[in-house]
Amino acid sequence: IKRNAEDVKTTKEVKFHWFPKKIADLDRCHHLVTKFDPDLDQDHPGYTDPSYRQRRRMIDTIFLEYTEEEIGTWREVYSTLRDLYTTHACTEYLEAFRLLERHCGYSPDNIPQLEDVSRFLIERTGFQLRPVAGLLSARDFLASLAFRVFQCTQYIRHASSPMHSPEPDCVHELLGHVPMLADRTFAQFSQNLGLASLGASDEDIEKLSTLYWFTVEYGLCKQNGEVKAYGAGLLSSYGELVHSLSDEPETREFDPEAAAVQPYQDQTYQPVYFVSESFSDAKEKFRTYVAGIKRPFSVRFDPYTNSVEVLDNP
Ligand code: HBI
Ligand code: FE
Repeated sequence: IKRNAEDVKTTKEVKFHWFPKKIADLDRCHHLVTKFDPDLDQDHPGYTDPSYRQRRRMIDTIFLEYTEEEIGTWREVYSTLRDLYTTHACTEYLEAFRLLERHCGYSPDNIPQLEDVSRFLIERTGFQLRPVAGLLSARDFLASLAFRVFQCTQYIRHASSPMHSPEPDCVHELLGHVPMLADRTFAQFSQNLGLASLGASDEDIEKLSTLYWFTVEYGLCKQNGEVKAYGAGLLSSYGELVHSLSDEPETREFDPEAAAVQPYQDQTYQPVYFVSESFSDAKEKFRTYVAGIKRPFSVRFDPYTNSVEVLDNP
């Protein structure tokens, strides 16, 4: 990722990264990571398919007409996962999923449009979706959460591999992330993660991104004495959703200090998951964790203007 020299600002002899102060500044937060790009990653299922790669370059619009093949891929994943949600997903997820089926065109035969889903989320929690072409840098991705903006991919995984995608795609975003972003407490937790990331050091971005991984992506939670999934990486992957609630993996009580430095896997299933008592509990523990992150300033979100105020620390 190339950044300009001006991206690192100096105040009172302390250097910190430039960060967005308002939603319009997110135009500068679009640095893509090429790790899983179908043009560059030889293991990507679409690497040897020129028409898939061509299609990916076309997608940068609000309304997107999906092809029959793309809808076919969606149908296959949707139908398979849907059966599993009743037993494996947390109640917040199930409640939002029902609403999305009723009001937002969620169905096996239709890939919902970002604009419709965004309108739904804005009404529920103020979160809005913004189209993005692929995997973003952790810093840019986390920064957008501070403004309740979720940068969302629209393309779908390659048809040869409907049950797995190395990079985020619309199945992951729409079935994994969106239902949880409709929950008030979860939305607040996500925004707090974003606010903590603004202007943070590279080391702290790495820790926050790992925390994000073990909560937003692969988190489990307790509900009525049972363990359920709320992480988007789980709720958008049939295999890992089953694995996460089986006897195989190790589960630990959620502790931000530990989760922030736990090594993780992006090639196979996780060997370890963190289980939260509830979202409120996770939010509280996270608040304590964030208080320990050192920054030469503090930030305050102003909901009236959707912007961030920067306050110098005394
Ligand atoms: N980029 N487009 C996109 N979608 C994500 O879900 C995403 C990302 N970049 C980084 C990321 N998620 C996380 O793994 C953390 O590093 C924040
Ligand atoms: Fe994700």
